[in-house]
Amino acid sequence: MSLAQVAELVDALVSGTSFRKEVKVRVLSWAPYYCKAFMKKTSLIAFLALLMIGCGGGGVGPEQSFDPEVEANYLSLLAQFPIDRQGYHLDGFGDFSDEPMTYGLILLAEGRRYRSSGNSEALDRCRRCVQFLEAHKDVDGDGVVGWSLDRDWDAFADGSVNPKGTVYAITTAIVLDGLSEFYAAAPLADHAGITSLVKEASLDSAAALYKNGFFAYSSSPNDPYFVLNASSYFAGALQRAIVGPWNGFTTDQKTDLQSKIDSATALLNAETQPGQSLWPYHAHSSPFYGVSYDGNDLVHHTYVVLGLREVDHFGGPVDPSNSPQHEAAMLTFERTGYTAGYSSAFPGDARYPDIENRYSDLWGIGSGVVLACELGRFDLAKTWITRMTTQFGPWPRPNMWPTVVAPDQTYFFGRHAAHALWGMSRYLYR
Ligand SMILES: [Ca+2]
Ligand SMILES: [Ca+2]
Repeated sequence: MSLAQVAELVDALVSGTSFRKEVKVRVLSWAPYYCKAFMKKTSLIAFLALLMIGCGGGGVGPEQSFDPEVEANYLSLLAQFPIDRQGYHLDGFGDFSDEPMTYGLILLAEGRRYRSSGNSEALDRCRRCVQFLEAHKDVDGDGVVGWSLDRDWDAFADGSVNPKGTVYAITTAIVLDGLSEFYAAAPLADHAGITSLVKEASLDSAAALYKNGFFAYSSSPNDPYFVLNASSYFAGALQRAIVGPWNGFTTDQKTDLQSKIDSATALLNAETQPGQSLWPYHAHSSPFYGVSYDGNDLVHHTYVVLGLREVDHFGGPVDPSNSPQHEAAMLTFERTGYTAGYSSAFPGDARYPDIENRYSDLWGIGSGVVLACELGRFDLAKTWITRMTTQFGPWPRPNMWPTVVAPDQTYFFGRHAAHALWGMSRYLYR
C-alpha cells in the first residue's frame, strides 16, 4: 500500500464519510505565532545575552528548565529534524520534500529557545533556516519573493494545478513570522541578510496576494479565494514585519501595507459567528462556502486567532477585551481525555453529525498549544502537550493521528511534527 493510500485510509478512518476532498483542500495548513509583549524588552534581553556570550557564539552553560520532562521531549523531537536539512521529511502528500513551512516553524521554535537561553545549537539551526529560505525565496524565478510548496499542487482539488514556486499566503506568513522571531531574538546581527529578505518578501508577497480587500490563498490566478486562516495569519505576520525600525520600509510602503492589513482584518471580523470568536473556513462570498463542512479545524482556527492578535499586538495596544472570547472559543475544542479537531460551538451540519467529537490531528494540537500559551492558559497547554506526547504513538516519532484513531498509521510527517515543536517551544521558553 502506498503512503498516499495510507493517508486516504487514515482519512476514511477519521471521518467515516466522504470527507477526503476537503481534507486534501486543507492539507496545506499553516499558522503564526508571536511573542507577546516583548518587542521592547526582547531587544534589551537579547543585547545583554549577546554581551554575556560574546555576541551569540556560544552557550550559557547548562540549561535549567522549569519543566525538564517537556524540555527533554522537545529536544528529542527536535533531533528528528537533521541539522543539515531540517525541513526535508516525509510530507502528507506521501513522499519526501524540502518544505519552507517547516523551516519557518523551526525558526519560530528555535528562535524562541535562542532568545531564552542563548543556546548555540538553536542559533546554528536558525541561521541555517535563514540560509535555506534565502536560497529558496524565488524558486520559479519570476522575480516575486515568497514561499511555496516543494511541488506542483492542485489547491482546492478543482483541476487547476499551481506550479511549484506559487506563493502561498500561509506558507509565507509562517516563514515571515519565523524570520521576525529569530531577528527579535538576535537583533544585533544581520544573519544571512535576514533584514532585506523580510523586506522584499513582505513587499512582493503582499502585492501578489492582495485581491479584493484580503490576502488570497495563493498568488496563482487559480486561487483568488478568501480563506480566512490564510489571510489572517498573513496579515499578522506582515504587521509584525513592518513595525520594526530594522527593515528599512519607506513611509509610503508602510502606509500601503498597513492599509492592506487593515482591510483584510476588517473583512475577517465581518465573517465572525455572532457572539463567538469562531469563523468559517471559507468566507461567505467564496464559491466553496457550504460545499462541505464550514467550520475550521483546530490548526486553522489557531491561525485565524493568532493572526488577528498579532495584528492587534504589533499594530497598537492589544485589546484585552478580545482575550476572554478567544479563550472561550479555544475551550470548545477541549474534551474529556482528548483534544477535538472541531469546535463544539460552531453551527451544526447534518452532513457531518459527529464532527465535533473527532480527535485533533498532530498539527492541530501542536498549534493549539501555541494558542493556549498566547492566552495565558499554560495549564491547558501542559495538558495538550501531555496528550501530544502520549496519544500519537511512540515519542519522539509522533504520527499524524492519535493511535486510537489510526492504530496502523506509523508515519512521521515533518510539517505536523514541526507544529508540535512550535507549541512546546512556546510553552517552555516564555
Ligand atoms: Ca517567485
Ligand atoms: Ca486548483
